[in-house]
Parts: sequence; structure tokens; C-alpha cells
Amino acid sequence: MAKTVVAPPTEDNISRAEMLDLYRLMLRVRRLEESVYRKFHEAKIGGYLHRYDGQEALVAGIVPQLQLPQDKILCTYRDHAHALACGTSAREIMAELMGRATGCAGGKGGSMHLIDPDKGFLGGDGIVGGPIPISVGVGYALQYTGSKNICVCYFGDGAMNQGGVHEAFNMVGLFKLPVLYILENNKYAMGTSVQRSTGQLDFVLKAKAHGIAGERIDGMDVLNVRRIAERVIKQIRETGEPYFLDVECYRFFGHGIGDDNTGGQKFYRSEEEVSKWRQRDPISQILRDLKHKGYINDEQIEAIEAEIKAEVEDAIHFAENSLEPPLESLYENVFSE
Ligand SMILES: Cc1ncc(C[n+]2csc(CCOP(=O)(O)OP(=O)(O)O)c2C)c(N)n1
Ligand SMILES: [Mg+2]
Repeated sequence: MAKTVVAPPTEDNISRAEMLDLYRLMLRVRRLEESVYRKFHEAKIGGYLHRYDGQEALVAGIVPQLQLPQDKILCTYRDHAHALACGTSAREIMAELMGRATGCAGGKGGSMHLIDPDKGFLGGDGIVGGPIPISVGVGYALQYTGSKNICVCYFGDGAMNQGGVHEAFNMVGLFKLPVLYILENNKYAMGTSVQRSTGQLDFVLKAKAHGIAGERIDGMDVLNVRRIAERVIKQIRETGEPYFLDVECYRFFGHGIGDDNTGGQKFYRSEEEVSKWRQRDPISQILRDLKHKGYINDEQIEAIEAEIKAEVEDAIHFAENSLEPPLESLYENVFSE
């Protein structure tokens, strides 16, 4: 496998306020995921559920640097974090998960299909590899209209083995479209490790084969992700050309609700492996940095926790007290009008 580029510990040009924002956003994602997991087990949420715990830095290090809604975001079914970072409220996310009309997709999308175009968030996608062909159209539209905006397209390592993904990459490399690809390389597609599914583990090489430059980076340190994303986003805006980041990360829980921590994942990854990655928890790392710099004290930590707890509880209350979509709306938005 290609060697991960772990950036040297340079002093980041980042203010206390920005660092606190990164911490707060990652913690909001984590606490939201914990609460939706509880709500699923209370049978308040139906369908399926994929958690983002462990991967928060991939969203927090990138999305706040975008010019939303003019820049566009696409992602997979593991999409709660992306929606929250784009500015979709916890209320609208929770209501969507509970199938309520007040949800960001009117209660008809559910966990895998959060969407908020007014915020630049073009949605999650239940189809593995699905966002990549869509990114060709989005990137083409941005280029065609002469905009300086970019599309950021998140996808998983499992998608790298899809035929359509490579056809789409070829077009992006050929037309030089302004798309930033974020490979959420958590090393597993459901229970199948990349070693068991992929002949060529150097994903950057595969992107380069299609005319898309890229690099592999560490995604457990949000400051590292932020630093690299800042450079790359600027580069895409200036050149209009695509770029590919293979971001090494890890999901702390199983693939989804049917593979939670108590279930099948012990058959495909060891406890040692999980605990090794958990030691690099992106939230603990930035909290440690904040403390080290004297940017946060215990009282402030508690205040942020309380603020987020209130946000999540409010979202649950809002969702539970919202109505389901009316029966008459069953066929709405099935076809474009
Ligand atoms: C086209 C297609 N094939 C199969 C599936 C079933 N499926 C859902 S998630 C998944 C694994 C995807 O893994 P990866 O891309 O690494 O994303 P991760 O879940 O690790 O974030 C599969 C095979 C699907 N949703 N779509
Ligand atoms: Mg994966």
C-alpha cells in the first residue's frame, strides 16, 4: 500500500476561535451520531443507519473552508456529518431520520438521502460509487458556466472497484473539471478489507491513470486535513483542475446498524486494531492541542458539551413532535415538474 504522507508538525496559522470551531463541529457530529443510534434502538428511526464516528476530521477539516452554497458537496450514505457541516440544522437531520415532513428531504429520504441544495449540499447517495458520476455533471456545470467554484465529492474505498467510477474519473481527468475527490479510506467496505478486494492498493496511482493528480494523507488529525485542504482547494480554484485525496481514516463502529459494535465486526477486524485507531481519535487529539495551547479549560469544555446536548435534545423534541408527510404527498417529487 502507498505510504501515507503525514505532514510534519508545522505550526498552523490557525486562531483559537477557528480551533474551537473545529472541535465544536466534530463534537456536534459525534454527539448527533450517538443520539441517532439511541433513537434507532428506541424504534424512533427506521430504515438503516451508518455512523461517522472516527471520520469527523474529513468533514471538519474541509467543509468549513468552502464557499457554500456556490461550492457543491456530494457524499455517500454515511452523510449526517456532511449535512451538519454544510449548515443543515440538527432539527432537519433528526426529522429526516425519523421520516417527518419537516426533515431536509421532506421525510422521504431517510438517513442515506439527506439533501439540502440551498446550502450547497447535493446529497448523500445509497449507491456505492453513485456520487462520482454525478460529480462529472456538477463539475461540468461549474466549468461550463465559468464559475470559480468547486465540487467536493466524498466516497468510500469500496467504490474504487466500481466500473462506472473509473469511467467517470476518466471524463473528469479528460475535461479537467474542478472536483476535489475525498476518498474516505477507512479500509473496509462493509466487512471486506481493501486487501481482500483490491489488486492495486495505491489509489492515488489509479487517479493519476485517469489524469487526476492526488496524494495520500492522514485523516485522523483535523489540523493536517485542514492544512492540506486549504492548499488544494486554492489550487483547484486557480487551475480549475481536479484533485484526489486518499484520506486514511477509520470508522470506530461497524459498517452500519446491522453491524454494530457487539456484532459481526469481530469476525473481520481485531479489537487490537480498533483500539489502536481509537487512540488517534480526532476529537481527543484536537482537545489535547487546545489544552496544550491553553485555549480551553474544564469549564469551557463542559459549556460546549452542554450547548451540544441542548442542540441534540432540541432536535429530538422537534422531530418527535413533527408530522409524517401526508398521504397526498406520496407521488410528489417522483418526477420533475
Ligand atoms: C452499487 C452498490 N453495490 C452494493 C451496495 C451494498 N453496500 C452498501 S455499503 C457497501 C460498502 C461500501 O464501502 P465503502 O465504499 O468503503 O464505504 P464505507 O461504508 O466504508 O464508508 C456495500 C457493498 C450498494 N449500496 N450499492
Ligand atoms: Mg470503506
